[in-house]
Parts: sequence; C-alpha cells; structure tokens
Amino acid sequence: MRHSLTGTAMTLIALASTPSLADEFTVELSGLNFVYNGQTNGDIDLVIAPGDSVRWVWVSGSHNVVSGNPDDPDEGEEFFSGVPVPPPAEFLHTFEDAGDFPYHCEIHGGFGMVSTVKVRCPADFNQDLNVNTQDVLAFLNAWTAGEDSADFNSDGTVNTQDVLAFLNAWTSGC
Ligand SMILES: [Ca+2]
Ligand SMILES: [Ca+2]
Ligand SMILES: [Cu+2]
Repeated sequence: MRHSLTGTAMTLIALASTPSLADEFTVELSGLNFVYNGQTNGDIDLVIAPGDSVRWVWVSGSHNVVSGNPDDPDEGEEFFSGVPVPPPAEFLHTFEDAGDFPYHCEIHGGFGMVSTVKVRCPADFNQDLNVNTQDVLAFLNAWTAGEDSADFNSDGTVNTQDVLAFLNAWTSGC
C-alpha cells in the first residue's frame, strides 16, 4: 500500500516536472503588414514563453525586421534581420527573457508596420511580468471556473495535473 501511494506521488511529480518544449511561432510579412493568426501589426496578440522563438517569413514586399519602435535610439540592438530584402527570406529569433519586445520594418514602420512580441513566464498567469501570489489566485480562479486558460499542461483537459504543473512552474519562478 505504502509503495503504491509513493509510486502514485512519484508519477504525479514526474508529470508535473516534465519541462515544456520550446515553441516556435510564425509571423508573415505581407504587403504592408506583419501577420499572425489573422491579426496584423499593432493588433497582433502574440504571447510566448521565455525560450520560445519567432520565425518571420517573407510573403510579399521588401522588408526587414528591426527590434524596437521606429527611431528608438536602441533600435535593432535586440534583433535585426539585415537590410530590407524581398521574398524568399526568413528570420528566426529566440526570446530568452520576459518582457515586451516591439519591432518594425525599417521601410514601412512609418506606414504602421510595427508590432510587438510579449514574452511571459507561464507562471505569470495574469501576465503583469511579476510571478507572485496574485498569479496563484488568478490560476485557481480560472481552474475553479474550468476555463481553457487553466489547461496549464495543454492536454485538452482541466484537472489536478494542471494545478501540479502550475505550482511546479510557479515554485521554479517562471
Ligand atoms: Ca503576474
Ligand atoms: Ca490539462
Ligand atoms: Cu516593410
């Protein structure tokens, strides 16, 4: 009996500790727009986790990808795809740290070709860039309500494994 209980606990801990694989998100450059998930430029809602990557794929028009807003003194310091080029071209950047990362096309930034990648720790459930007890409350509220956002391990079901996965991430600080 004792063995089987210990085994169950070990299994749950192992499930909760399974590190999530880094994801890759594709943003297209088309016409005068960055396009992601049917959204364009400033309307794009792209939230990724530290360690995830964004792949920009040229579809039409001559563009580049420059970190920062147009005319920021430090534009291009975080990432820079090079001089504007027509398709076919791709540019990949991995985001290691949480934060907001605006970017633009140097030719078309003045025409609104500006967007942002939001990088948030999964444990930062309310996405305010701090991992604290408010995130536990926010997660438990979503979990109690059975909201999709409480499917922390992304297996399509909201259950106790999501609580374990969330607390594991929260305890690790991210
Ligand atoms: Ca938070
Ligand atoms: Ca789940
Ligand atoms: Cu452009």
